[in-house]
Amino acid sequence: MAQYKTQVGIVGAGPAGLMLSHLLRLKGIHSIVLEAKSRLYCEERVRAGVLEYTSVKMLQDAGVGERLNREGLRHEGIELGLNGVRHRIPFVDLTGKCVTVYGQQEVVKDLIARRLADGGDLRFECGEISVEAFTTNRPRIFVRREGSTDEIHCDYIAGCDGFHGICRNACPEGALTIYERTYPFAWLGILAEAAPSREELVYMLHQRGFALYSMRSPRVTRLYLQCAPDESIEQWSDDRIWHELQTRLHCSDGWRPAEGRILQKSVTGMRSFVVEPLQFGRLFLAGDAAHIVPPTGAKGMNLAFADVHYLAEALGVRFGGGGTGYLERYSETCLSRIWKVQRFSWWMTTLLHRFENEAAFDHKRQIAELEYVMSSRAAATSLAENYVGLPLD
Ligand code: RFL
Ligand code: PHB
Repeated sequence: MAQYKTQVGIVGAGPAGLMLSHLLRLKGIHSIVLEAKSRLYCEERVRAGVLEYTSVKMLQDAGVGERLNREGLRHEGIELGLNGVRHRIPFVDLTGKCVTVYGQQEVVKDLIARRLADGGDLRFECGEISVEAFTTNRPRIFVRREGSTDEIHCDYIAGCDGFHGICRNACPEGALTIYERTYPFAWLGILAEAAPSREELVYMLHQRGFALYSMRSPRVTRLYLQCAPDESIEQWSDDRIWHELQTRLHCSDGWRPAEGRILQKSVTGMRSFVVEPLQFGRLFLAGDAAHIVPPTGAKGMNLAFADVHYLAEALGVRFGGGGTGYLERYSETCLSRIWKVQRFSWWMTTLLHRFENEAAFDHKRQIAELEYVMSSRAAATSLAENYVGLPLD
């Protein structure tokens, strides 16, 4: 058995784990990142695309914003639509802030490159991982691969291993409380080789269901359709996808999305999920390991960054000799912001999707709410300040 020692053992090389490892390095704290998948897999997984101004600032302040500054697309607003009529929500006008469209896999590539350039210890294709003894002063991570086992002694463990990871479930039954909601629909998402034909994202509520027009770069668009939660992707030919997108997104002023070769398609379920607390002994959960939001508010990756910001700060104080007070308040500090972001993501989701067998009253109320957001500066400002990102205290 090979033995290693680190201050913080990090499980998972997604945005949360990689950013935490980098922020710790800036504070002179050693970490080892243990990832089940290959580097290529992590770098090519297409997921989120919208960065709050707080996340952009965090990446810039941490010295990993160079390519983001060059290639990220600055978005000063979004458009909301109802049955083909669009209305712009001008973020900069309402809040003085904006968001940046930059693919999650690009953030992951930048962080991996930087950690490796700094001599960081990132271990991919780790095989089977278990976290143990985190209620003692000597937590350990075991990595079992091809008949051999590595034992990593840590001062603390960060569970950044996503929703399906092992860290959350390593806590004893009853230690954590789960708050959860699943939605009766999913998103069918595509990546298309087509230059964006609008400058900003379009969130459309149509009789046939929600549709979202987004993008990744000057040559690639990203589009989503509300579909059934158990939708089989095989039922969706490229022609059928484009036809449905054109139907839902077609606008009264003649705008419609430009089509192109479909590079990738997938179906994603929708859920809201929070675990409390985010800490058990010396194990700290961050990112999707601790919470999931439906993607309508574009918050998942941003929440992951907020968690690791607080965790890095608290570990910095602890290793700087300032005691464990901040670490003890980590969960409470994160949860206060997490629940506000959960509320916003739930609200955007219920505002913009069709609910099957919905009472006629609820549908009328939904339309009234959307029309209110599209006509009231106060309501639009509330949307805007949540979308660009609540401040990190
Ligand atoms: P990740 O990215 O899931 O990374 C976890 C990592 O842990 C590894 N892992 C393990 N490693 C070792 N041992 C184990 N036993 C392990 N089990 C798992 C995994 O392989 C993986 O590498 O979690 P993290 O870092 O918390 O980051 C969270 C974000 O990935 C997620 O919240 C976002 O992608 C959500 N999301 C969006 N977020 C935004 O902020 N803006 C958006 O526009 C946005 N759009 C989206 C989204 C997610 C989507 N899908 C596909 C779920 C759009 C979609 C369609
Ligand atoms: C995306 O571009 O993938 C995207 C944009 C906005 C969302 C969700 C996903 O709300």
